[in-house]
Amino acid sequence: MCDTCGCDHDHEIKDSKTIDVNQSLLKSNDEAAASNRKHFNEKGIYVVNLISSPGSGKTTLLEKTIEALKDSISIGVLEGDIETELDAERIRAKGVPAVQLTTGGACHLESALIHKGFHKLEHQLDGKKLDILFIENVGNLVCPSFFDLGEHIRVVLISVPEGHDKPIKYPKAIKTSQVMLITKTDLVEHFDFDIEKTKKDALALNPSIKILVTSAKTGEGLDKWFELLNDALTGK
Ligand SMILES: Nc1nc2c(ncn2[C@@H]2O[C@H](COP(=O)(O)OP(=O)(O)O)[C@@H](O)[C@H]2O)c(=O)[nH]1
Ligand SMILES: [Mg+2]
Repeated sequence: MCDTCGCDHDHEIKDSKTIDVNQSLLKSNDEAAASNRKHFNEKGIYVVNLISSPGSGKTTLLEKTIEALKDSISIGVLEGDIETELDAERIRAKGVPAVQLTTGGACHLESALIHKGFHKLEHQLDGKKLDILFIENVGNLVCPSFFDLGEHIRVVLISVPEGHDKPIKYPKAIKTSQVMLITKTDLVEHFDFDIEKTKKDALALNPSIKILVTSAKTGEGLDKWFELLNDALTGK
């Protein structure tokens, strides 16, 4: 009998086994993440992990970033999705090497897959050194927050059409990120989205999070995003 609820099932035992498996998965992911980070540091590559709900503008932000920075820095992209090569194709169309990582169902990327994907990307580089590697995670505000990929910064996007309650509903995404981009601000007049409340809620969860207010459509705030990346690359 279960000690917790008194029913006839042994789900308490099953739950504790599940927790053991999850903890062991996270532990082995953390070890692979540390190895990825060491590898990236040795190669002098700055790694950015983008997380958000599907459709909040990750690939569009990358397209704009590539257009603005590709003549001054060398960029590579690992694209995460459950299915399709579509986002990697969008990135390659901008003249930047990209590898698509399809998880076949998993709702997040893991460090072991990043390791494999990075070596695949290196084949496309022909010995050229990368300055920055962007990882676009699978669209999801939950699972990607739990998996360190060996990145240097985690950037969470919250878009205006999603609603301003997302930071408080998905606190782990905010707590584990160093930067939050509020995206699609060109749409703010069409939605009940309170930018100041979103900032305040995010700062209450993570007082050191840096917040940028952006629109890939109008270009609002993108200069600050590019500046943040340039400062990180020059060690400012
Ligand atoms: N109005 C508006 N639409 C945007 C903006 N950024 C992206 N979109 C649109 O949002 C949709 C999803 O964008 P995408 O970059 O594919 O999102 P992802 O799933 O997070 O990679 C596309 O139709 C984009 O054109 C923006 O700043 N403003
Ligand atoms: Mg995308």
